[in-house]
Amino acid sequence: MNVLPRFPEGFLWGTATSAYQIEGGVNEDGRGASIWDSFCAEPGRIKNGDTGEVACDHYHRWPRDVELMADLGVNAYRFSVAWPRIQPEGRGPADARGLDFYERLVDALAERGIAPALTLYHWDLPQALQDGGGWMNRDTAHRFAEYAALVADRLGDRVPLWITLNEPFVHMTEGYGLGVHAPGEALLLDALPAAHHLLLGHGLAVPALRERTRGQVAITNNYSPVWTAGDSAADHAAATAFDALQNRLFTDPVLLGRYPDLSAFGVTELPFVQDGDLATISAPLDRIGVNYYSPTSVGAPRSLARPGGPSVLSEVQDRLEAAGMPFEDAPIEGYPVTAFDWPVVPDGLRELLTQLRDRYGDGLPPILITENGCSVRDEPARPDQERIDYLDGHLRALHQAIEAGVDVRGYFVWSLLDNFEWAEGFDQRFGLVHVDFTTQVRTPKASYHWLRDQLQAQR
Ligand code: IFM
Repeated sequence: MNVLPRFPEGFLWGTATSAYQIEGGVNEDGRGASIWDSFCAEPGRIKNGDTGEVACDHYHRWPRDVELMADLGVNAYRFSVAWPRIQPEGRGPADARGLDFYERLVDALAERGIAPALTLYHWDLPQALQDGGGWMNRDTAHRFAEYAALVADRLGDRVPLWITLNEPFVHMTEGYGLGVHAPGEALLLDALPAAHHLLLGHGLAVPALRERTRGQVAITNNYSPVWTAGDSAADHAAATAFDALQNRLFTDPVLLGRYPDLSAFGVTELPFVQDGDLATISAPLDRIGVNYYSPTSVGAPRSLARPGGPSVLSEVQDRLEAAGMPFEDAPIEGYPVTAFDWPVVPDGLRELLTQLRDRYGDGLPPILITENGCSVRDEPARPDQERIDYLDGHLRALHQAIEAGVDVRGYFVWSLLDNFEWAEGFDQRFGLVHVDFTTQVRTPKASYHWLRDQLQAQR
């Protein structure tokens, strides 16, 4: 094993998961329906008709999962709370059984010296709120702040890190813009109110958390350095436009108190923004969560021929083109790809982190890499070398960014377990631990053993 360079003292090393992707137990202890339960029940939405009904059965098997983390040697664990377990209808008093579940988990983690990093919202909105418009309805932002308060009332004294939202960009674009995730709305840019209400929900939750916890407060965004395909002015304009959407829409309002320029999309006014909203949204944070998987290459729309016939992605691209989006995805060639066909570009992480530092300067809170990892078509018996190479490369790139002066305080591997990968069902495996979804047997992969050895070497 090539030992990684030494990371700073006190660095957080963790794994990450989310509620709907691992818990199962969807009808237990009073949990209400979430938009993902409804979406999975619609024929044709999820590959192979998979659902999160059982997933990794973590709701019952969590003690084993805590053991796996303790044996791995991590000192942090990022998980999310299922809002419908706390408020089955998305409003009203908390169901104590839901809070009890997370309290037991948090206490077990603390006993093992593993710091809980709690994400309040990883896309599983109570269906009852969606029935009222979901994130398209401003009221959902207020409901979210109330929910945050209920969770913090119970766990505020023992959770050191609170993350309000996970990847609101993905939730907005795939859930409300393109309809390939729950709640399945295909509103394209008419989904922008959902973006604003997600941000407002974040901003309203921050003071609710501050009143109830001395833990750190953060938001997690997913970022992708944007590479320009082609050299023309139109290509550069396309890259700038896409960058505003992917990398700035959910960060400029939080860190700068303003929206990025969206005029390339024909958006010059945001009538749903009310006085005072941006001040609420830009409440100071202690950390910023960064999820990184790969860069994106875009150029001016030119109706690229798409080899291989129609696919979900080409359908999405066709819809974007039809809607007159000012960019088009271009392939990134010359790199290995994951099972998802995402290019493996470790240096993209260094590029991204230095770009964030240069873009936001002193306004950038210390960073946590809240997700990074890859899907590999693997079985327990396979050597799992692709995942080891992926993690090794990205951790070295991360170390270079730290050496270059970027303040990064932790790194969470996505994911602890193979789990329910949204529209891909169980087809994409991101886990350090293999899960047999028939027997629920967990088998640590070679990457798990590799990481455990690396963490030992860091001590
Ligand atoms: O599984 C997802 C996770 O829920 C959000 N970030 C990306 C992961 C891999 O696609």
